[in-house]
Amino acid sequence: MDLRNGIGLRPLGNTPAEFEQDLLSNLYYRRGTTVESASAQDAYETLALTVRDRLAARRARTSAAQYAANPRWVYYLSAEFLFGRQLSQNLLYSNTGEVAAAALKAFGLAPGEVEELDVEPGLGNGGLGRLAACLLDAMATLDIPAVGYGIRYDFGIFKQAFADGAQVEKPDAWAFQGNPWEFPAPDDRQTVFFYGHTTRDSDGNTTWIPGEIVLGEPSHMLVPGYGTDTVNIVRLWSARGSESSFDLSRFSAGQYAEAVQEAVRAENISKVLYPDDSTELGRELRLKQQYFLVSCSLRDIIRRFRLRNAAWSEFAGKTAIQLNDTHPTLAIPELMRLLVDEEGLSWDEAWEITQRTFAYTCHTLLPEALETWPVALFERLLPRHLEIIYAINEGLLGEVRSRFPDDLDRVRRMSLIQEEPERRVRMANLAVTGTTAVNGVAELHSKLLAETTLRDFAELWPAKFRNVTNGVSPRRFVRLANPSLADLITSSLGDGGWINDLDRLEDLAPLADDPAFLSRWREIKRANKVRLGLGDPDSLTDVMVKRFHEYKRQQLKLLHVITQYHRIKNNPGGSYVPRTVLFAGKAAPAYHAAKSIIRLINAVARVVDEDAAVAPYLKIVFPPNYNVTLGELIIPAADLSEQISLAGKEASGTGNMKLALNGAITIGTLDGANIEIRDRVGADNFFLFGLDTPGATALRAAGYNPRAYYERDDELRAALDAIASGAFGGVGQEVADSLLNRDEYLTLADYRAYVDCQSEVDEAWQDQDRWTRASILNTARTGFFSADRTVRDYISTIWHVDPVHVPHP
Ligand code: 26W
Repeated sequence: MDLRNGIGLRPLGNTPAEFEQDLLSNLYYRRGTTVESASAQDAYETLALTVRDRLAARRARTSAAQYAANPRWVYYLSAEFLFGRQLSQNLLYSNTGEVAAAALKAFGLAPGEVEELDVEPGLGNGGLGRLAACLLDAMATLDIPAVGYGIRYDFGIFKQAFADGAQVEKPDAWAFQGNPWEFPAPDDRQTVFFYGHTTRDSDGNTTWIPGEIVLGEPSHMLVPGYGTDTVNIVRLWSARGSESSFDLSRFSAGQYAEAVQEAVRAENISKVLYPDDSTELGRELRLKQQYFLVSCSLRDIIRRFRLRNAAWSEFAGKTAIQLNDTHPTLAIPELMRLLVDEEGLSWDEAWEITQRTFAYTCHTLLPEALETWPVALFERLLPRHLEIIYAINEGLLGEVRSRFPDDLDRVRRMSLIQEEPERRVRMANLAVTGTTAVNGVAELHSKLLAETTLRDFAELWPAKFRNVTNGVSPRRFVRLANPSLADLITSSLGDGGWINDLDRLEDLAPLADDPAFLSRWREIKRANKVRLGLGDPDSLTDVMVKRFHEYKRQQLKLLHVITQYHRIKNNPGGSYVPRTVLFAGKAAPAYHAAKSIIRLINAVARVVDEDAAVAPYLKIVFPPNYNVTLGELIIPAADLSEQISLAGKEASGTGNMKLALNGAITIGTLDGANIEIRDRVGADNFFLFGLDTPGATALRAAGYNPRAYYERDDELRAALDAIASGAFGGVGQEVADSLLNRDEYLTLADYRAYVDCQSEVDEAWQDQDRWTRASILNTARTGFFSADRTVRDYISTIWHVDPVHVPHP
């Protein structure tokens, strides 16, 4: 019997009887318990294993087909992956939702009871991490041979709670109960070096003598495609001490801590995700994490390459490695080290292969988010890589000098090494230099990258610079998050094919004039609000969900809330559109200005809530611990999507796409992907306000004085004075101060336009048919923002890979 290639496998049936049989055998044989004594956790793990088996069967056939095809692979290197819960996804992708629900019923369990136990691997901060997960989902759905590589942090993004309205962070031991969705693969361990020094032999060959050796142990999770048999994987590395890291002699001498010190040091590398999403803190452990990720992943990629290929000249042709921001940029000098020091290739051969293999996606415009690392730290931690970076720099500056002779400033700006005030390695410069393509994540962002942040490089290598506008998984953020809307779309379009062909949503547009369809649409939105249960379902649900950052301007939304509060207080007899304003999001623990805004929002919410005169018209809710799972609950319930960042600051945004696809109308600035959303849904179906990027730049250049806006706008002054006077529980003064004296993100300059635009929103809401038509057109016209289109763009502009068809059994 041919057992290879998953052929000899007994197919796992999906009849209720067969599924129940497998559940029972997994309960007995893999959980080692019985129905009588099974806990809810047992039921959850057993169900997970039973569903996982069905995807693993596809995985077997996928890896067989991909092995046979010996294709060109995409490897997605990311320090963050924000997967979200796996159970509901895998039930849908394995088409076992019904049999599972029936079987659970037989066990006397309600599906929700088990769903609650499903973990959310919070291995990311926000946009960048979630995009990585959406792109992996799309690559599998498009049958692209791809592997994601990341770090299996023991502690993910912190759990957020509020104490007296202030954010408090709790550690997130996401896998404390275990994670049924992963396959540990200790047999694929890799060895990683740190510290030490380099030596050169008489032939000039360099050897790195490490000062510390750590093991990287992978465990992979399945990444199923939807509506196809492809199941790819994502490999997550955990750091381990070497076999000899336990010092028995110290232990027997009673020095217990010292005995395990080396192992603890090693394990610390993958202990916790850094919770910063825009400011680099330059911690040594973070650089160790980044090198750990790239060293393990490159060795694993080379191991896979060698399974079917031999010549290094083939490597770049078979391997497209995408660097998700600068965090994995060390992969460039690491591949050079492996090719030159270990494989004996010449520098030029190695450099040619390296540049052709890598591509870099930049996700930010904020100068403080562009990583630079002290040369002194490199000298200690990665001495060989520093040598290689110096050599790469020589090549770069040689090219710059020949192209732009006597332009010393340009040389200084482009150098991989910042000289003043401290010698630091510029990771973005290295990423651009060592890759074949550089892309931004929305048209405006890519344009600004080439015109400002990376202008010098765009002038040197214009062909390298591309744009690939972000996208989101319609499977998770429409089909799974909003099943009743998905059912309505399927029944309206005749079949469910639109989920993998999102441009077909366009066919909904004519239904925007069908009264029956309009009322069905409204019912679904209302039911999603009831499901969320955070405010009057008949109120306008105004949603701002994203990480807290001053450039995203949650403070501007709050000024509008306070203004509305004052309007109602000052004119209790007036007619007002009832609103539920929902904030959600985390702030980096060290980001005090953002945490002050959170505290003030909760203080304002309490005052408004306790004010009987205002409460019928205005409610502020702030559910704690915003994550993918909460997003899936909030997004389908939104009427208004707040995308109000200062123009030129939000690289793209992806929440804006998820909200528009679920029928929320955007109020926003001409920033990031808002522009492309507005271009597609039409100006009538988008509430635009505020400065655009040139306007913001001009205002700053002209010398921006926030106090002038305060002085000439009564409502603005009243709002800021209220905060400053402690009217909201005595908190928020520092927020008012910074707005009046600094206001780096021109909040006060955009205040009036924003508040007036919100009046237009109230106006529009009062014509429910007009509103619902615009809501339907937002869904109908945002199919472009499918992650499938994004992946197709990466393939046509950067990766140039072909799908591998996986035969259906
Ligand atoms: C060094 C600390 C650090 C950590 C993470 C700096 C920067 C980051 C990320 C790049 C921040 C991030 O998540 N950026 C967001 O990426 C999304 C996906 O492309 C975009 O949609 C958002 O606009 C962008 O803010």
